[in-house]
Order: sequence, then C-alpha cells, then structure tokens
Amino acid sequence: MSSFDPVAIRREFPTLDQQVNGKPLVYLDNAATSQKPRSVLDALNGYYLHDNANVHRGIHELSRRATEAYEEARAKVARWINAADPHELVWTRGTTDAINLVAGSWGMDNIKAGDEILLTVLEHHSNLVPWQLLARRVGAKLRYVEIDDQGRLELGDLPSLLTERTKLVAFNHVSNALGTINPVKDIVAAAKKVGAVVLVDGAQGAVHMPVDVQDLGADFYAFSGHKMCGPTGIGALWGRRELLESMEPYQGGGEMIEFVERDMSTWAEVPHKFEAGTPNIAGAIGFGAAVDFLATLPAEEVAAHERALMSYAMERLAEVPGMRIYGPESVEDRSAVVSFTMGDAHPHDISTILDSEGIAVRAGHHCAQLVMKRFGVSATARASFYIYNTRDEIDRLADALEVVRGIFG
Ligand code: C6P
Repeated sequence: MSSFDPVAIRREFPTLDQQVNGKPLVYLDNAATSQKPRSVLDALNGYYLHDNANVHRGIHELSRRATEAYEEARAKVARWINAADPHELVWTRGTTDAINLVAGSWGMDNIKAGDEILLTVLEHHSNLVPWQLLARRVGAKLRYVEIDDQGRLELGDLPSLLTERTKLVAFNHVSNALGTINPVKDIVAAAKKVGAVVLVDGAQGAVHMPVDVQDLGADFYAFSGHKMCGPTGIGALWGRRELLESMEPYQGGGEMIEFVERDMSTWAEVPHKFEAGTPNIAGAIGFGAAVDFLATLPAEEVAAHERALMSYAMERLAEVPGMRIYGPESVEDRSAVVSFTMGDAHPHDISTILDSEGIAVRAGHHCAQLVMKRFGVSATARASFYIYNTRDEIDRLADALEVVRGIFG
C-alpha cells in the first residue's frame, strides 16, 4: 500500500487551491515551473521577517544568521545531488546562468579554434546558444547528435562524432520538449574515452529523480530551483572541485576576491570565486527549504506516481481523434511530459481553450526549436506533471481536449 498521497500533498501548495475561469485550476505546466509548498514560502518570509542581512560581510547577529542559513542551504542542495563537497556547488540564477558560467569561464580558456563541441538536437536553447556564442568567439565547431522518430538520441553515431578534437559534450538529462530521459552514464563513458569534458543540463533531471552526480560521472551538472518547489532566480552549478579551482571567475565584484590591488586581484576559494555581488540569499534559503520538503517524500513512490500519471495521460490522449503525441512511446524512456498536436488546431489555440476550462499547459516551441524542426512543426502543446497532479486532472485534460475537437472538428 502506497503511503504517498498526492491529494494530501496538494494541501501544501496554496496556489493549487483556486478557480481559474470558473473551474478548479488544473496546473499542468510544471516543466516551466513548479508550484511552491508552504514550507518554502515560510522560509522566504522567515528570512525577510527575522534574519534579513547581507552574507559573508557583517560580524553582527543578523549577518551571522543569514550567512549560516545561506551556507546551510548550499549543503542541503549539494546533498540532494550527492555532491562530495558543498564547495562544489555554485549558486547561480538558474540553469541558464550555470551553463553560461561554464561557457564563459571554462569554455573561453579551454576551447580553441578547430576544437569541437558536441551537442544534441534535443537541447533547450540554454544549452545551445551559450555554446554558439563561444564557438563564434573562438572559432570552434559545433556538432550534433541527431534524434530518432521517437525523440531518442541516435547514440549509435557517437563513435564517429567523438574525436580527439571534441573538447566538450553538453546534453540534457531530460528533454523539456519531449520528456526523453537520456542515458547520461553511457554518454559520459563515451565522451571520457576521447578525454572530453561533460556538462549535463539537469533542469528537468534533478526534478523527477534522485540525482547522484558522483555516480553519473559528468564534470558539470546545471539545474534550477524553481522547477523543484524552490523560488525563481536561484539555481546551481555543480562542478568537480579541481575543474572549478582551475577556472577563472566568470564575473568580478564584491565577495569573489581575496585581495584587491591597483593592477590585479586574487580570488576567493570556490565556490565564492564565482559568486560576485550580493547573491540571491532568500532564493538560496528557499531552495534549501524546497529540498527539505522533497526529502520528506518517498522518492520511489513519487516516481511511480508520476510514471502512472504519464501512462494514463498517454492512454487518454491517444483516444482523442487527430492526436499526435511526440517523444518516446515507452513511459520508461520518458519523464512526466507529454507534447502533442491535434490536427489543424494551433497549439496556442489549444492552450487558450484549455485555459478557458481552467487547465494550464504550455504551447509553443518550448525553447527547443531544433526539436520542433526535427518533427516538422513550429509548436506543440505540452502538459507536464508533478508530484501533486492526479488522475482526475488528466481526465479533466482529456475532456477539455474533446472541447477543442468540438471547435476544430
Ligand atoms: N525550461 C520550459 O518550459 P532556467 O530558465 O534557466 O531555469 O532553465 C532553462 C532550461 C534549461 N534546460 C532545460 C532542459 C529546461 O527545461 C529549461 C527551462 C522551461 O521547458 C522554461 S523555457
């Protein structure tokens, strides 16, 4: 008997308890951002109500408390991904910022003209554009792993794509556009054979499954707090300590220095070397509270619940005439995301009609235009599930898609 009860969990998320367009809200846009539990809202409020002060700067009581909470949150998030050491976790604004940090620092110093960066067609723009900018600046070449008709990486091509010129391999753990779960360890093993550094975009990965960065074997793992119950504007870059130590700072300013002279400065230890300026203190504390909340849930039962929701959604959506579902057919290969189109109905129209029924989904290219191009569409509608979604909500989605069908025929 499962002890995990999504209906009970929902009570912890005040935002879910509201009517939208006269109907109870069905929030199925979790891949864009998750809702926040009360404990995270309380942590944010608690910091501002009682402990608000800058970190690492004051000797006074409030600054001490703020610094302690900020560093404790780092240790919690580091533990969540099983980092060997909290110093390997750099606070960033989110996944995008974390990837740009690696491109702007490690990339600028280690990728030279003629070198190759291996990406995949499955990437979010956050894991494409920073590498395009870098490649243009240094004269490097971008290469791509293609995807098959089910949106799975064509990994059979890896041996010919990986050469001694490949300096970096960057790919996502889970695709936000299709939900494809990528075999990170296999890709890392192949990349390591040619000595490439590996960055994993974990924006959708750290969210649904326990992540063990030591076991995955990559060099960098980037993720965002807001997709896993935390606040917006906070995320993290995990990096191997020796790599982080070898890297130049990404930005200069307060906090990231040891000594400043007229013509030169020396840097603080990692991770503070990469955290110039007053950081998002409340955000970090809120991210720590989010991880505390998630740690109270039974991970395997949550995963089983999300898989069951996914299976049921695929089954219900497949019954709708004109439905085209993108991504892996097997629920084992996909995370809690279902991207779809319906005949000639534009995804934006689908989303607008669903909104009128109180159902929130995302429509568009999902910042993954290479994926859209691969499937010959400019946009899809996307329903994405999280811990608090229920079968009833999927029934509401399927019923509302009948309304769409009624309008578009
Ligand atoms: N995807 C979505 O609706 P930020 O915005 O920095 O927190 O995360 C960027 C990002 C990077 N990689 C992947 C795989 C992602 O899914 C995202 C964010 C959201 O799919 C917003 S575009």
